[in-house]
Amino acid sequence: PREDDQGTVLAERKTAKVEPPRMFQVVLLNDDFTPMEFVVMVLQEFFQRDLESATQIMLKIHHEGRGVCGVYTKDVAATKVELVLTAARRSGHPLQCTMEAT
Ligand code: NFA
Repeated sequence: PREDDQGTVLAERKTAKVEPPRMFQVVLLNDDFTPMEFVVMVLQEFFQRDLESATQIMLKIHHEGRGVCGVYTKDVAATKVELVLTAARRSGHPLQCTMEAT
């Protein structure tokens, strides 16, 4: 331990070390049945995308099988997944949504 010149034990001088939170991608998966318009609506409503960005992401998912909608802390990502799955089920669409650590 550190001491002063009288030998008094001093508190350790710790460097403030704050780790950034782990981040999680929210991923939408393609399927043959969910309407393109519904996916665009989901991206606008739950991922704050404008029409152009939402359309680009939807088409990427449609062509490549999957796409990242956004990157969030764990709790926020988990909430987005639940919101998407609930909205899809409510509308009778099989749209799938998952989260992955970055
Ligand atoms: N592939 C779907 C269709 O042709 C559209 C879609 C895009 C579904 C992105 C899921 C995710 N109707």
